[in-house]
Amino acid sequence: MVKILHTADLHIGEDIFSQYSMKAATERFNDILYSLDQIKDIAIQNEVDAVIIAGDVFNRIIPSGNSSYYFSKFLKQLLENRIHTIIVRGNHDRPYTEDSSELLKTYNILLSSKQEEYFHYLSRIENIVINSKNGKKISFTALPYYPSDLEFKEVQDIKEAFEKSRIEKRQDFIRSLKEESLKKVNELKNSVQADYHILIAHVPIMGAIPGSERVFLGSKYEIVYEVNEICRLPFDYIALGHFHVMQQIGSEKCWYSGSIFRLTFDESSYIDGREVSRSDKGVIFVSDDNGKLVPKPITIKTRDLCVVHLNYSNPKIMPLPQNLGEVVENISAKCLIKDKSLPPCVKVFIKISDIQRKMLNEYKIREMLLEKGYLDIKFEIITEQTEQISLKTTNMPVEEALKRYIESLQIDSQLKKQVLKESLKILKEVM
Ligand SMILES: [Mn+2]
Repeated sequence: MVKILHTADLHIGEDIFSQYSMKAATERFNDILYSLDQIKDIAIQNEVDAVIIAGDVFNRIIPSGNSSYYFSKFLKQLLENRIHTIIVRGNHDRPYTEDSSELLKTYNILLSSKQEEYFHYLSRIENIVINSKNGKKISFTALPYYPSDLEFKEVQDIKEAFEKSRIEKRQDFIRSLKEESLKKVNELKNSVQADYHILIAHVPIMGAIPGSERVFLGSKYEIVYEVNEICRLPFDYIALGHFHVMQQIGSEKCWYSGSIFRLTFDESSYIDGREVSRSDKGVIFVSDDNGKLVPKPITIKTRDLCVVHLNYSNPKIMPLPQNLGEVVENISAKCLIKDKSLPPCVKVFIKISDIQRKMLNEYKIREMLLEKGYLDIKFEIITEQTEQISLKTTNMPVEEALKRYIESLQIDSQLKKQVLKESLKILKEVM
């Protein structure tokens, strides 16, 4: 049986956790090692032929000693077990200039010739063929990350870049770059004989979900692909990297494996106590069944990240807490500690009026939550100027007050218009 493990976006690095307390930062770095360890175990226990890393091995192009040490250790265990490790260059792996080199390339020099046979770092559009343990030939074609902003070196600010990006010529440039890349990918694939053809691409795809509950609608700075441009290519499996949410897209053979741990609160597992869909972390196990490659996600254990919103700006929605203990209760009710060995980190958004802000001691709240066992807590406190709507509106026609109120809501302007229209209609009926 052909067996391949697909992972991506390891983002090994301490710099991700610079906002954490010392203790929490250490624990969070251990989260990465814990994920790597689980992936290594899955690979070895299943005796896979290859592990694909579809880009972004380190978080920064010059990784710390610690990061390179632990990745080397992970790599060594795979290579010693004769598991082909195939890495495709992601945006975080790219050196700043094309003529400098990245750490991943140094492995080619350092590895013994036996290990080197199993190590493949693909930094260009290129192809390799390996033999599986049962003698099948598997071809891997790489489509690394290419930024499209290289031509904008002289652009001073973002606004100017956006201005320029609207120019039809640039659209043509990206289109031809994409066409060229995909043509080369197809040519390479057709130039080799193999039982299975796999594409490994580190690319953003329109309509995929990059972070928790958002849909990717494109970017001016990247070469963005349509789903059909990638997922309908004639490969037996398409291993994607770049977006951190594990997801299947376009066709059953096209997968983002997602990141291996929750990097930021954008990848939170709970929002206000509600489990975020597709927040699981893991790898894609690909094996053959009657001449067809079948992907299956395997989840790994990772630390929860919670986002909690507390709105104390309107006493009608949420009454002001009598004491800090109550705030702590409100937060912990929305973020449960399910596993004491892996307690969650919490990000708390608090909306509060400027008068009540003085009574809110977030340092004390943080201390109390740490005592309860949480790993770390971050606050974002939004102070609202005390609105004296009741005073201002006493002499105001109801329609006017309603208009002003809806105007002040933080919602999409199109939606705002609709809400205003509907509520004025209702108001008219009631009156
Ligand atoms: Mn990336």
